[in-house]
Amino acid sequence: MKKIALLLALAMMLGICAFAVSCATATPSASSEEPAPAASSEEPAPAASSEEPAPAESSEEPAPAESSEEPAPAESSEEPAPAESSEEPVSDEPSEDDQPGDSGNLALNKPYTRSDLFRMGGADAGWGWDPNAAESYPDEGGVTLTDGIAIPEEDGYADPVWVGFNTQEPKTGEAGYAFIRVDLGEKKSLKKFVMYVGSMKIGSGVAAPTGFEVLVSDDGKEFESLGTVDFEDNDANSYVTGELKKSAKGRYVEFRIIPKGYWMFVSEVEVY
Ligand SMILES: [Ca+2]
Repeated sequence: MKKIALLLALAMMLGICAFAVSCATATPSASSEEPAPAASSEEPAPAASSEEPAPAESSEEPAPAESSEEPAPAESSEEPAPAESSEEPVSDEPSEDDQPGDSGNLALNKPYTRSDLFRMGGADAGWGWDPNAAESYPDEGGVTLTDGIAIPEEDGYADPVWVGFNTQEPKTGEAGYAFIRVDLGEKKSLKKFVMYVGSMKIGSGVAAPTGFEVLVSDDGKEFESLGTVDFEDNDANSYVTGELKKSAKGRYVEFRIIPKGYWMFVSEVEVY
């Protein structure tokens, strides 16, 4: 009887163990399913967190947008200012000096050729002429001298309105002058010639050139001199103007800038 009792007890223990094992295996399987939804519930979290960077990005976008807006007004504010100020002498002078029916500046936006610009070398070149250096005060797009923008916004020589000629440029030095030759497109009646140059107010050795000579031509080959005019340099503004009044006819107008020192800073030529 004792053996039977022992066998029954063992059988019950085995049964309990089997049940316990089945429960133990079942429980983990159930609990292993729970983390799955937990994991899937975490997926929206990254989705939400991935949405957070989006506003962060969109909050960054306004910053570049603002910075991209700043240059735009700066550019647009630069262009209108000289344009308006450069229009003043055009609109004022014809009413005072010109005959009725005269058009404005005949040279406005007209193509031209000119002397090579100064290329300043480094210390090795003594800050003098270096053909491999970049143009020091370039003629952006080759239109600066007839683009209607004559008056600088800044007093210094760095204002982009200036095109820098210099007698240290070999051909300019040999000729003794820098030239700007405007093609008006067809033969026209002319009577006034104007040039805007940098004044002594710019400083750093810059001063107004001595003056300029005006020549006209029908064919661009044979030129007739109409005379010269001197600049009256002063430091009231960073620019001064020179004006030659002489009646003539021609298609090509050449301004020969007569240097005083090395530099000749020119922003605009006008023909009426
Ligand atoms: Ca100009």
